[in-house]
Amino acid sequence: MKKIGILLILFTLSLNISKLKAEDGYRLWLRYDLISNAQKLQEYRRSIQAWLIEGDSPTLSVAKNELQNGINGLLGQPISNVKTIQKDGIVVAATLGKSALLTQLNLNSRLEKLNLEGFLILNTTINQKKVIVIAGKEDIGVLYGVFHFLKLLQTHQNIEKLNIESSPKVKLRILNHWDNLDRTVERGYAGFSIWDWHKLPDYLDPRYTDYARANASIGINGTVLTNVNANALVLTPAYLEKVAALADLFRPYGIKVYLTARFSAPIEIGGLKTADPLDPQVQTWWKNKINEIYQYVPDFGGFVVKANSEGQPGPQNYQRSHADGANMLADALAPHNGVVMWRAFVYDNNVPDDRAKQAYNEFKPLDGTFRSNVLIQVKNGPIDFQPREPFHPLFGAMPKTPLMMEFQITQEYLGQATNLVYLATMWKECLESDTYAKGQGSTVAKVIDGTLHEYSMTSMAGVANIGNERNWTGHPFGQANWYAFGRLAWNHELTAAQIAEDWIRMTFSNDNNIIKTLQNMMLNSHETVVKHSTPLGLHHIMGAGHHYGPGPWVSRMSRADWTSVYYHRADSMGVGFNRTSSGSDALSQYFPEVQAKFGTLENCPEAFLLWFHHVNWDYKMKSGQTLWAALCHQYYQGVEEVRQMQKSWDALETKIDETRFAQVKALLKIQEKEAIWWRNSCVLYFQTFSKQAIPKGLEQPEKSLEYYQKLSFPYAPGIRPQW
Ligand code: BDP
Repeated sequence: MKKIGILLILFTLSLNISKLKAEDGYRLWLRYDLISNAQKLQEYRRSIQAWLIEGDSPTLSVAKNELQNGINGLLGQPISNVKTIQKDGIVVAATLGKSALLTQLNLNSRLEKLNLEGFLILNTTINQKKVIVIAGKEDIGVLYGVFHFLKLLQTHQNIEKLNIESSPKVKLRILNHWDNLDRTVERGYAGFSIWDWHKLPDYLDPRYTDYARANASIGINGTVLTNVNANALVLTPAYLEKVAALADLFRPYGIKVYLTARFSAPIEIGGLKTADPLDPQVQTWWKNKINEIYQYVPDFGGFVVKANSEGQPGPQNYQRSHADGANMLADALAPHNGVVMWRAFVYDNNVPDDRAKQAYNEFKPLDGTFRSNVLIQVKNGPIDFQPREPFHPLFGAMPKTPLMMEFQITQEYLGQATNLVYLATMWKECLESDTYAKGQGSTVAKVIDGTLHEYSMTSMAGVANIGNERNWTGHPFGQANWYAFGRLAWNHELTAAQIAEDWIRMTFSNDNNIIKTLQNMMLNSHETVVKHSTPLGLHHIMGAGHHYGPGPWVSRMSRADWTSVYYHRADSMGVGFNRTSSGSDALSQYFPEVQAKFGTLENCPEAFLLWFHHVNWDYKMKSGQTLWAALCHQYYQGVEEVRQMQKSWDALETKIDETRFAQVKALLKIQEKEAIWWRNSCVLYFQTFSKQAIPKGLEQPEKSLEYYQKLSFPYAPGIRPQW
């Protein structure tokens, strides 16, 4: 008996080890492996004996599959479905209005109060039998509820006293893919596009289904398939057929398809001479085109438009406003309930004003002039997804126009796919910023979720970091950012720590030591990358074109507002961009309380110092150090923190599967190298202005400034081909 016991233990151990080896990251956070904790497993097996899904629809059918696969895997034994409740331990999933059981349970009025996509999960009894009910207001709510329920099991939660009510705070939760039709991905660091356009519509890569499952599991309900630097060809029948195939596949998962509209499409594929939005022929062309799209995709979501920005065509080519352009498309989309997401990421080097001011200057006067199905898509900060930016001044400034958030999940400026950087902390910093638009507490989150200005439409978009690499995101921890984006779009009140914990439990392990170690690494990782690349409010000092690594010396480009010197303004006196009233006055675009916070050297948080001020090299920081010394220390500290991460990771060697352990270890080594590269380049470069020594006790850079300046990366990934 004893022998059999030992054999069994050995067998389970060997199973575990081989399982530890087999992780290639493909399954993301949806790994339904046998629950490792024996007590939990027993508890769950007791509480879950069978399942019953009332009703039938494509969405309920994917919910069934997920529930079945999920619990079978997690519980390690097949759980069957039943048609009636005759024993304890049945998981009942049903939709409001389609279920006699929900009516019997008196849940209808509670469900009525949820948002359209909301769900309830609770323990109760039916016919004196214990059941767990997953109820959706619509079928999609059932699917979201099923994923939530599986998450409870995956993260080893108690499932005996459940009373969960969940509704998304934001309506359109969208991934923006910057994917080109040739499968290159602008700012993509995880291989090529997952959309295999050439083989669509006939070949449906199984990855599409797993993509839809992953998104549905975190509540993402829209995908923009194509790059904002748009190609009109996607609007032609040959491509619309392919788009339709994807839309059909995604529909049961509650995911709508959107496309980017190239403003000059009427000329490029329509044969017209103009794309002037006030030209009746142009209007008719778009109307017909949009009607045609809806023939292919009856629930098409709408368009994202980048216009008059970075060389993209737009209404201003015809002396028309952004509102003229957006409204023309909105009118044609309105009969089909489609929306326009018009981007506020506009700036022009011919405009002689601080780039940080231009979006506000152009859009604020247009408040209230957009159609009701137009959202203005605003990046989190006024420049461009930098490692740290203050919130965009448009938030709070357009009460009559729904503004939506655009975050960047792909780490264009945050270490790309070689650095471990968890972005939820950065996103939370932005969402929790107070705009003071209606007094204290007018946070960016409240602008975005519509509560501050009573927006009728709300949305959050994230620029995807997904590619066709086996593990989807290149860096295994890049998955956490995809995950966190979805969770925050659903509920921005979650903390970065909570989201990280869920992700770690599902992706790695429920072992406390692993959770604590990884959570700690993740929560500090954003500050770390800021320190070793753009500390104290520095920004936009990366390498030109590919944006890989440091380039504070970049000074000659086709336009000044793409250079680094435009942003750091280093000279013999000091460094930083004076955006106060004695400088570009960008600060005046914020509400007075915010101006007061950032406006003086004394008040300005040091994290934003050089964003708003040009500061003398000898300025005394709060620590008593001079600015120059503090800057150096930040860069060196950043490198140290990467080394700390390496140590933390190494300590987990026996606990993480070999493949992921080795991969992250190697990536952290690359990150250390890159952090040193950033540090040395920036310190040596800024030293040419400060003319001061690197503070004592800090190691000297091993290479010269010229060495770093000469490094070139013509084939760095994600580069924009035409730049
Ligand atoms: C910048 C990227 C560029 C994008 C642009 C955008 O470098 O490739 O086209 O943002 O958001 O950060 O339109």
